[in-house]
Parts: sequence; structure tokens; C-alpha cells
Amino acid sequence: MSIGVFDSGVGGLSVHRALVQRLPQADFTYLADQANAPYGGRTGEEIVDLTRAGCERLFDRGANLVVLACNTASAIALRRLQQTWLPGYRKALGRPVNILGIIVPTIEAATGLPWEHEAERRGDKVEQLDVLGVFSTPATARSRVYEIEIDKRKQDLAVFSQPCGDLVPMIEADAGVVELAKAVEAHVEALKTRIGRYPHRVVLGCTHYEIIADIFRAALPAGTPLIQQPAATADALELYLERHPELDPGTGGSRLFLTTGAPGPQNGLVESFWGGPLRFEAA
Ligand code: DGN
Repeated sequence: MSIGVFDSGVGGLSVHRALVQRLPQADFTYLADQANAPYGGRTGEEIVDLTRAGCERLFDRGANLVVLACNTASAIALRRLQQTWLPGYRKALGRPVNILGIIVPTIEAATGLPWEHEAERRGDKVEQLDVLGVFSTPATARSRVYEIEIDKRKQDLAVFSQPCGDLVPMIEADAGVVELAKAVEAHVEALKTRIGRYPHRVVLGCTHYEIIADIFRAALPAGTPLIQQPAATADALELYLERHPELDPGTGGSRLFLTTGAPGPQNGLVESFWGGPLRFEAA
């Protein structure tokens, strides 16, 4: 019995790390669908099919609960799978299983913090709205999931999504810091041009971007708060498991890393984020 963590690639490691810190005794199986990454430019149908296949692999490996540590999969596939696929699959499997996403916990963290007077503190005119900037894959931006879900909770917050189609392939391919910084700066400036100023707070709405969070920090005005998606997901998972003791996360503290792509060590950018060597096995 274990917790499955799924992403198209290495980005979900940022979430995995926070989950493991929070639940060290639980058994974790990480699956990177690197054979099919990146998901950001794929159609909705493709993203749903690939996410379902990833969840199946993890359930087959004994996971009771899969965390979609991928904004793109959470935005496009989560609801569809929960509504149309999971009930029948669960019945056929004969045990309770579930899938959790990472967007709602992130939005709860983003909207739950005290926003009042943030614009004023930044020296904007008081009547101006607080502005949240969301950097994400093109598929997540197109889904408008952050705009829609935030509007349900907090209408006085303006949300602007910036699609960054080049960043996931660059991170997966171990691009250099200078090249990444140039790409990130261009996205930050593009967002600033659309809003008319820098956002007051930022969500890195793609788990890969957490790996280069320092590059985002350097491109944004000093002190711009970044909403912590990994920590928000860990909070949500902990609460969920308390409420669902039937989804046993295991107690062996095991860690398994799988990939649908080429097994072996991960690239230098990933290992320096991880703080040491990391080998993926064939899924
Ligand atoms: N890490 C994924 C996300 O959070 O959206 C990126 C998906 C991709 O493959 N582009």
C-alpha cells in the first residue's frame, strides 16, 4: 500500500519532496511519464488518456491514492477521471482508491492568506485590485482553471495566467541557468506588459517551475511572495488521509521512482534541486 505521485516528468518531484517530509513513514511511488512529456501542448483528450494510464500503473503497483503532482493533469483530467472512470475502475479493482489534484489546495493557500491592503502596501492606488500572476503550461492557462476556481472564492482578486510553453522541455533537457533565466525574464515581462505592472503575488502553476523557483524569484521584484504549491498539497493530503483511514498509505517509508521513459540517473538541474543523485527505474 502506498501513495502514488504522478507527473509527466520531473516537476512533480517538488511536490513529492514536500509530501515525504510531511508523511515520512508512508510508502511513496513516483511515476514520471517522460515517454509522453511534455503534456502542456497536448489536446485535452490526450492528457486525460495519459493521466488515466499513469494512475492505472500506480494503482497496479499498490497505490491507494494518487496525487496528480501536475497542474496540467489536475486542470484537464482530474474531474473527468473522478466522474467517469474511477467509480467503475474502483469496483473492478475491489478496493478503495482515489485521485487528488494540486490546484484546489494551491488556490486555497493563495486566497486564504490575508490579501487585504497588499496593493496598498506595494504602493498601488488603494482602489486597484490585488493581482495574482499564475505561470503555467499553455494547457493549464487555456483551461482558465485558476481564474474560474479563484472567482468562486474571491471576486476582488484579479488573476492573470501566463503560458510558458518553453520551460518544461528546457527543464527536462537540463538547459543552462543563463538560458532559463532569459526565458523566465521574457515571461515575467510579458505578464507585466499585459497587467500594466508586476503581480502582487505569484503561483508557479506548473510543478516543474518549482525546480527553478530561484530563477523566478530573481526575475520578479524582490520579495514578491510565491504561493507554496508543494506545502499546500502536503497540507491537503494530510487532512485527506485523516478523513480517509481506509486509504492506507503504508508504514514502511519506502521510496520508488519510476519512469515510462529512459531509466537511469536524472539530469544535473534536477539532481541539484534534489540535493543528490536520483535514479528512475523502468515503470
Ligand atoms: N509539471 C507539469 C505541470 O505542473 O503542469 C507540466 C506538464 C507538462 O508536461 N508540460
